[in-house]
Amino acid sequence: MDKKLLAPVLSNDHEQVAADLHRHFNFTLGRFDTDDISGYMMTALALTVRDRLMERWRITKAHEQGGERLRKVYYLSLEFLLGRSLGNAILNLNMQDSIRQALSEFSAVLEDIEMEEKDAGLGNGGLGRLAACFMDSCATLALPVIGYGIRYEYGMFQQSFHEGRQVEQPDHWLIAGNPWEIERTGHTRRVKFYGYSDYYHNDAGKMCVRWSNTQDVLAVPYDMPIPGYKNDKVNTLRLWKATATDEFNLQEFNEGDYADAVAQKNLAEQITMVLYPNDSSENGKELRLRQQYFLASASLQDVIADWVLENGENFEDFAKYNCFQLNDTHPTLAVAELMRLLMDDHGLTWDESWKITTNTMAYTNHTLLPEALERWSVKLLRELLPRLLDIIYEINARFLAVVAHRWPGDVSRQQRMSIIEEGGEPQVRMAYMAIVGSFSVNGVAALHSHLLTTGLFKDFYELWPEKFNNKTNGVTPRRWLAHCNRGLGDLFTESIGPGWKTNLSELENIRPLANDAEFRKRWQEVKRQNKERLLNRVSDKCNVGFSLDSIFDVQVKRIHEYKRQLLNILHVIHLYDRITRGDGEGIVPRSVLLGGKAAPGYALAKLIIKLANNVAQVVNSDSSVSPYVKLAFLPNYRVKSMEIICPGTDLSEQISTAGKEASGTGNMKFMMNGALTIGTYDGANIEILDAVGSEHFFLFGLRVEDVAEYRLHNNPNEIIEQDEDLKRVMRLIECGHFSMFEPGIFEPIIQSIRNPMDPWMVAADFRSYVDSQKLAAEVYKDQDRWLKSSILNTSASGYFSSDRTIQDYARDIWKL
Ligand code: 26Q
Repeated sequence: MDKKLLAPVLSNDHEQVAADLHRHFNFTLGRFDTDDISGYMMTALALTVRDRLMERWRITKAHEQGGERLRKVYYLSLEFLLGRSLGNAILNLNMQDSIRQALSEFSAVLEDIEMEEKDAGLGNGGLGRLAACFMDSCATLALPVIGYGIRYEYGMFQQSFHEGRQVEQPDHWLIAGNPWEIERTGHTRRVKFYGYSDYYHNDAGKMCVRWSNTQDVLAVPYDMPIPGYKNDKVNTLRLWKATATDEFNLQEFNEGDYADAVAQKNLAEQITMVLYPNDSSENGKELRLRQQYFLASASLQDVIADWVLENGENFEDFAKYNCFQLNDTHPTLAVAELMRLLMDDHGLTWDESWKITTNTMAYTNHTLLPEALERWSVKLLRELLPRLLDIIYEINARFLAVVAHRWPGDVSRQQRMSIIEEGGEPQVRMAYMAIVGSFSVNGVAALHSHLLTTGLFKDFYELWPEKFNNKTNGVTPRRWLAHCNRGLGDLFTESIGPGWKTNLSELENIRPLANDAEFRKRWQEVKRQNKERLLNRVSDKCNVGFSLDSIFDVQVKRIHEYKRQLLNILHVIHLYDRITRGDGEGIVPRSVLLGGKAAPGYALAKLIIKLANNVAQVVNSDSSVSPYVKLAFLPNYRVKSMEIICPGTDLSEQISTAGKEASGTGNMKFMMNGALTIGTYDGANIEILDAVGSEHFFLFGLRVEDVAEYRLHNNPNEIIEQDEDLKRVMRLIECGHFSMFEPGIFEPIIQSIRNPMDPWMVAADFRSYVDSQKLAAEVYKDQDRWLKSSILNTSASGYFSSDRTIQDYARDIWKL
């Protein structure tokens, strides 16, 4: 290898950067000075940065290929919620100063240019953003981890409100081009659908299977560079786009229907057209299953093709050098697909293939909600993926034999554990297939992992306790602190040096400064500036005027009953009620911000949005109330919104029903940025509470055991009757105070709160929530105490860096 090729050559000084900017602007993009520059300037800057990424990418690959063979990990995920890439790449390449200087020649400001970039919204929420944080940490830790996902033409829908109701619009994020992706047609793979399993004897007389008469789709990879933080590493995120093969509808073509035949290409290309919103009403959709198989098959073929290139048809060491991490059950067809490829295409026996498969697959679970567990009907699989269904049945038969051997005669256990759920329309339980096919199964926070082994997956835990482990989630401190909160970042660096960006536990070193009045003053000043930025955003987007001196009380996340945005709204109504009835004495001014998308088919979640908007209308326009309480619902909450929200938040709302939120990751972003948490004993909240101490966390509500207990004798109507405050709140909703022009529209919400079977325990947790909010307001009045807690929250947040999470995966699961 030429030595020169192993070091970056492009200079980062501002003259060179300015020259490159000019070149890309004028030549690559063909723009002249008279054009409207802002959007093109963003692209020109992205290309300038990309040039620097490109050489580091090449070097990273050269290092991987030269020298000793490396064990590699493939992170398979239907979602990568990257958000914007420009600011992050500039930070990681340490180019801020030279770029600012270069841009000044164009009279441009970096922050304005950055605003022009569209979010890559290729995910729903937590699970997708986690994948993006993991990619950042893997590159920063210089680990050979490759992401595999789908290049959706349309990402997460855009949300707006019409008369307070959510309206969805398509997110055509690629419309102005994507400067970060590199198309690699040379690595195109072919994915099969439909057809049948064809059993035949090969030349040696051996019985073999081939999947015949299939309708194929091509998978074309688009690679996105993932830069490490100041380490000259660039990892790869490979996203697949579906496109038709040339023989697609050859017959029609030959019959002279040329145009029709070409139009049929659409069918193939549909596969990667749109990201499915996380929506239980979307369960069972064939197109979603096609997406899942498309990702699994293309990615596995890609890895195997590379393997064969280096090792020929010898798969003995395959499991030693390759590991697949399944991000939830979404890519779980990879278990059966790897079996198929090894047996049908590479001639391995069942036993050889199974050994390889179960030594390379690892599965992460992200939910305890039974309705969110994936099932696919056998009927659909038989039609779409017949060869895979054969293999799934064989996996299940052999697995049930293991169960029968371990628990002879225990038929009900066999039924419980079967990968195929019989009765009515038979279904494949994807989580069970993932467990059976993997050597590792992990949850995403301590409580969640514990509940998996004692509840949902108890039978499997009894069979294979050694497979189960916990990996508490984390978030990347580069995006979620250094990039989004420069004020705080500079303060850290000045106080404790720059090491925190790659070793977040160094934030411990600011702990003593909580007692330093001067430091607290500066902390407060940074928070004020961040609040101002957020306040301006809210004023712009919601036309609601927050006051800088109020508590910024924020809940942003997908809208779901279990996350209990309703409880938050009830609290706002309660404060409104107190003030209007003349009991506002001592109320600390509060600005409540909500944000989040409801799945398009989730009627009650959408109604919660409508209620929030209606309550906001009433509260904000009542001049006796609005000096004390304001409520705003920020439309179209996404990654870039959070970059402005979390630095400006005082109080972080993490109020899910205990046992329902697997982990949460927004809670971590807020904590890092110095917010205090009001939260239930759920998910990673518990670990946040442990890390910071209960004096600095507003804990409330039922615990998991209590929720189970309550189930049996929960009586919301009695709770409401006996709690004067809640009674008044309910009366306000019920008498139509927030639905003057549409009487009765909130009836489903009222019913859900009053339902004795309410699984979310909204009424049951109301009192302790309101009391806890009162305490939070009391503490806020004592700014010195609040600031100390704020500093201690940040200083205790080191554990929640995704660098720590990834080190745990690398050590315990990936064995890197
Ligand atoms: C499934 C079938 C069909 C269509 C869509 C889906 C689908 C898509 C996305 C189902 C679930 C999701 C996303 C789940 C998710 O984001 N879970 C969250 O994962 C976070 C990271 O581990 C946790 O912090 C959250 O607690 C968890 O809710």
